[in-house]
Amino acid sequence: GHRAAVVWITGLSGAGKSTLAYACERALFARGCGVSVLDGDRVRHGLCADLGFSLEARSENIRRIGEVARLLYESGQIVLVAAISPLQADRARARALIDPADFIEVYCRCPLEVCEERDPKGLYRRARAGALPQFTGIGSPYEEPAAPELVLDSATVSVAAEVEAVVAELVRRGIL
Ligand code: GGZ
Repeated sequence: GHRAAVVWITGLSGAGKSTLAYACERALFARGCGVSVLDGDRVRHGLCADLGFSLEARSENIRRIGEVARLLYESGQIVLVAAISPLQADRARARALIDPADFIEVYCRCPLEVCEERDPKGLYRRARAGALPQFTGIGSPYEEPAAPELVLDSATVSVAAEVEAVVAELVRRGIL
């Protein structure tokens, strides 16, 4: 058995949030945990298909993701959220829905230059060309977390080591 938790992964587009979330999902599943991933990019194809990328739309996106995370948390799951969630106030609102002992904010930290260099979907190139005027880090802000429970430097640390750090934090808190 394990306790429920919300692992909230924030960071720039291309920082490695989804990769980390799905790698954690596999590791936790292998340990027999009930686990769900809420990936911003995926959620935006369904539940949040009506939302764009203004700061107001992002706030609503994060509000809905936070509420779904709460429902899954209350059903006993370990919920892995991977969303840019660029605004401190929106992340704080999501945190406020969860028992403080069970909310782990993970800053997936990666320099903008590295994200831009990776550019797996060509979005940074399009943003620089002016085709995506509200792209996070270019024409739209990203507020770094002030006091995240974990900071993982995805430019220099392997995914396996990041997963180990998340699992270690869950163990340290008695969630696992
Ligand atoms: C940021 C954008 C944008 C703009 C499309 N700004 O890296 P991805 O491609 O695969 O995932 C990103 C996703 C961002 O969705 P989130 O729900 O995580 O964002 S937020 O928390 O800010 O609401 C990115 C893609 O959508 N994408 N246009 N303008 N990311």
